[in-house]
Amino acid sequence: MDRIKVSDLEVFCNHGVYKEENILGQKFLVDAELFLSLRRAGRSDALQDSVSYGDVCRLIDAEMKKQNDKLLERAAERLAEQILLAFPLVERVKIEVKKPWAPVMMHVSYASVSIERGWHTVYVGVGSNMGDRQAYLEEAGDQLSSDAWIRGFRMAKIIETEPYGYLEQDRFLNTVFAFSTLYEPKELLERLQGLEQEAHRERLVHWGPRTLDLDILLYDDIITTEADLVIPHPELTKRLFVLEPLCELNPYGVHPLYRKRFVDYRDALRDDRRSKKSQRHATRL
Ligand code: PH2
Ligand code: MG
Ligand code: MG
Repeated sequence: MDRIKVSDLEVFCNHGVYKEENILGQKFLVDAELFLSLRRAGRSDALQDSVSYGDVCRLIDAEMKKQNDKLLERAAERLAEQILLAFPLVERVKIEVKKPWAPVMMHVSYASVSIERGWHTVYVGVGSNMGDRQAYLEEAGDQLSSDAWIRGFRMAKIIETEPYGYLEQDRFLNTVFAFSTLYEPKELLERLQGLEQEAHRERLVHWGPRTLDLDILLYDDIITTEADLVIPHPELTKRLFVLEPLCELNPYGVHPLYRKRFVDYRDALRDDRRSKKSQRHATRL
């Protein structure tokens, strides 16, 4: 991917674990590598199609001086976040913060921390079958779309569906949310669980009735196998109430693990349901 790079930007400021560092200050050197497409600017020769590296330098200088952090990690994290929020064309950023005068009582060229951060594309399955179902869905959508770490929020058409799995419960309203986010997968899971809590969700019956259920379906193309967070969602390919809204938002999407289009799973399940219905009809006749 194309990139814009600023190397060894000098900033004098007071980050550090030691009191002396906070009082005296020292020189920091910052590298920032911004990943974005430069094709349009390359053809138009217009600055608004790119990012001004002067603006990037001023942002770094101001952010470095805004507060005193103990850790280089914290300073780097803030720089990455502010760059991603300030320059919408930037998809990903690498930051290195160096301390050439690190007080380690030995000679080093510098001590540094490097991180890479970016916007991630996420699909979230949403369901409710208790209380004011539509209000729960819409409130969750409002909360997420107004979160600074979320952008490009989209919501599929809300559909009413028969309960799947545990059948002794009311019908669901389901939809899917799509957005880009700065949250890492576990952080997003916590954010969504917070919204479920706010909706007074109680975990009584597995797959049972709920005011609000928010499931991470996809996070970029990552594949995870941790017990508390499996991505892609393992039930995704079996559930029409997920595939219908997912295909509306992402009609050409491909399952990262099985490499098959979501519309193909959806069409197979639609056929399934149709043949089950006609079977039931036939036995009744
Ligand atoms: N969620 C479940 C179990 N069953 N059925 C429908 N129709 N919609 C759901 O969202 C749903 C379900 C567990 O999350
Ligand atoms: Mg669920
Ligand atoms: Mg869930």
